[in-house]
Amino acid sequence: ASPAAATVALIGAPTDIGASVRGCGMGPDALRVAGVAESVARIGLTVVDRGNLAGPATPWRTPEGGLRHLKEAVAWNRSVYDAVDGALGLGHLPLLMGGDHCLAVGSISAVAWHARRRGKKLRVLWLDAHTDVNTEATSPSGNLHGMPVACLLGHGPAALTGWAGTPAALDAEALRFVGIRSVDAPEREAIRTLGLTVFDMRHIDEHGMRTTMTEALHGVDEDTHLHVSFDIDCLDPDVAPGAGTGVRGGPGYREMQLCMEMIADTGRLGSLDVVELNPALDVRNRSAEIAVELIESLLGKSTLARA
Ligand code: 6HN
Ligand code: MN
Ligand code: MN
Ligand code: MN
Repeated sequence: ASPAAATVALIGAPTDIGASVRGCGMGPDALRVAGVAESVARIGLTVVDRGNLAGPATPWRTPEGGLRHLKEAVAWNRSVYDAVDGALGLGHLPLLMGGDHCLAVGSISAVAWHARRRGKKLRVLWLDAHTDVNTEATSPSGNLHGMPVACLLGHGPAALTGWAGTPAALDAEALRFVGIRSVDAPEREAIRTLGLTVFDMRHIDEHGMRTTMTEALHGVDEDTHLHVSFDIDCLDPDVAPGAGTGVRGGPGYREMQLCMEMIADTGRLGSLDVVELNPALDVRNRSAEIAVELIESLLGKSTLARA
């Protein structure tokens, strides 16, 4: 099925401000080189490339108060918020090309604001090896890409919470995690106390991707705005080596593609983040090409015509 909008707005955010490893700032151009715009157009959607946002350079300071680069990350997230807000205001489907995963704070806060104003329910699928639910008090690294979920739930640093006009941009019940296999001990506690729904790799092994996605998409209907936050490290690192925090034991290519196809089938996809792609670690842009193929599936490309 087609997504909820006929026009896709590409928004590049070339920064590694919240990451632990340098390089994901080159993600947007790697996706362009892999043909993201041409691929989306081939599906029959209109594409507008908004170019790359500008923002502060990454100073690679050590963390202060448990946080690294907070001020710079706030600046990047503000730009992302405005760009995603602008695209949604035009009725477009924003495709945020990161950049690291801390940018999901700006992206999803804008999405949450729009969904609420239009009286839509929000469902966010977090496709990732990690749950990204650390705070400055629990993070082992101080890196903000490990904290966006906490921020969106109203628990992170104050400067990155409350962006959707409410203390928390998201209710825990709006979120579904898929592909998880690396959770820090305090995150495990947060998952329990916040009541997060996590489909980890063991769940996918035991029930299969098909059942997992049926569960993750349960309740999505015509009144739902569906957002996908796709961290490239969700994929197995043997499949997609171009990610800074790869963890063995992830979904393979075909399994991930089924996940995307089942999301497309809902016809409710309204916004998308593709983050953590690190061309400096990639092999001949393979991970970017795979990301583009998965984006095609997510936007409704299928092998056969389907009812
Ligand atoms: N990502 N849990 C680790 C941390 O530093 O908080 C890793 C986070 C990785 C985040 O890949 O988006
Ligand atoms: Mn991750
Ligand atoms: Mn189950
Ligand atoms: Mn992530």
